[in-house]
Amino acid sequence: MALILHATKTNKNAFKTLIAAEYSGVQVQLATNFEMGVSNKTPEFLKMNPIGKVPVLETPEGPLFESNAIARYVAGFNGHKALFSSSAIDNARIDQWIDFSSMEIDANIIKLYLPRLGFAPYLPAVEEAANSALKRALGALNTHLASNTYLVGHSVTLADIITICNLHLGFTQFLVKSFTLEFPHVERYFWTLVNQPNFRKVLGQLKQAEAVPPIPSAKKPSQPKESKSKPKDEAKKVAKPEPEKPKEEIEEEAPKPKPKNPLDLLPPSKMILDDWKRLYSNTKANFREIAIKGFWDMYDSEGYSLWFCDYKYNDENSVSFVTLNKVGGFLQRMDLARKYAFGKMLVIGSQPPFKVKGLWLFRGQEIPQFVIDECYDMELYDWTKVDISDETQKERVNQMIEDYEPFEGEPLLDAKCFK
Ligand SMILES: N[C@@H](CCC(=O)N[C@@H](CS)C(=O)NCC(=O)O)C(=O)O
Repeated sequence: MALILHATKTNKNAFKTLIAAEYSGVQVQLATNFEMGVSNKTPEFLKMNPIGKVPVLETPEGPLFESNAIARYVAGFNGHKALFSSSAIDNARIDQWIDFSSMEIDANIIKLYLPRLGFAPYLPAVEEAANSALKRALGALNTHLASNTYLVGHSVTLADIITICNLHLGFTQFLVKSFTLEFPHVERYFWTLVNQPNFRKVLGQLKQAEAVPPIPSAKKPSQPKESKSKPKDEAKKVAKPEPEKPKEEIEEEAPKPKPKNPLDLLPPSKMILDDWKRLYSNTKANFREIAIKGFWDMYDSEGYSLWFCDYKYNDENSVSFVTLNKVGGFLQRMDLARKYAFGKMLVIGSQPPFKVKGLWLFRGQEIPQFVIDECYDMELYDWTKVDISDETQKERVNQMIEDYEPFEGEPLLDAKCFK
């Protein structure tokens, strides 16, 4: 008689049991019509797992929850031993890797992925911490796998099944090649095992994620409130909520008239920024001849200035999607300058550390003070005013506007535009 597993067939934690069942020859059947969020809220389900989480296995001796425990039960069902070791130390090592991959890999993959599904708020500091922790764990796993085909002994054990299932979500959803290539032994291990027939039957044919899903906009942190630029390390911290003001104080505050932006007081310019932005967006072919030429025809060197920026901490850009997020966050925070600026940000290189360089067009002859004050990213870059009488610098401007590749000898990982 089959054991009933309550889960959907795409539940990553159920995979552990289903693969273990393939190895141990146990019949496991998914509960019919199981619906996540409905079936696991019923009183019958809550009797099996009081916190309503999935999966749950019905066994002849009663229900069992927690996916690692369920997989262990199924792996050893009817005295089946192949997924364990005969030595106490190796059985402890199997447990060691199960705990390691659950706490150090799965937990961090989930922290990185949930905000991208819109199921958790996106906090850059949390992402960076989870990312470093995941890299540390994958580094350790990579070192172990440099001289071991399997985690313990010379054949698949329960440790491999659980570790592969814990890596599965990352590899298939957001750990793109530029991230995993730092861990070649983990890559080899993952692709070898997922293509073993017993894994393949459950997981199907897998494909590595080609892109990191973007953060849904509602989950992105709102603009920082402080108006002073912050030192870099401080900038990385999560903003603390402001203490609530007493009610009377809120009521007494009369709305103040908005001061005019000093850039609105500059002499009028012949260059209409929106015209340039429209030309940039609408030019789909012959970019050099149409958009770049149009840019220089419109450019007003008295009313506007061009600036190159260079990220000061490129050696920290070791993870592609974290680097892309940093740049994305910068552009989001520049929203306040939309009327007065146009920008291109290039993420350069095919391998980490990635370089971040940009080109900005600002109204006026200086980088606007309100941008320096409000957007803390500004001080993470070195800024150099473009000398447009220098043809080399002018050509660099052109290449940045048109996403020219190779840029300074390297491919572009991404090019983002602020317009
Ligand atoms: N440590 C648990 C985690 C179970 C878990 O988080 N399950 C998710 C689905 S993958 C769930 O049931 N979520 C619903 C909820 O949190 O109410 C296990 O490995 O079984």
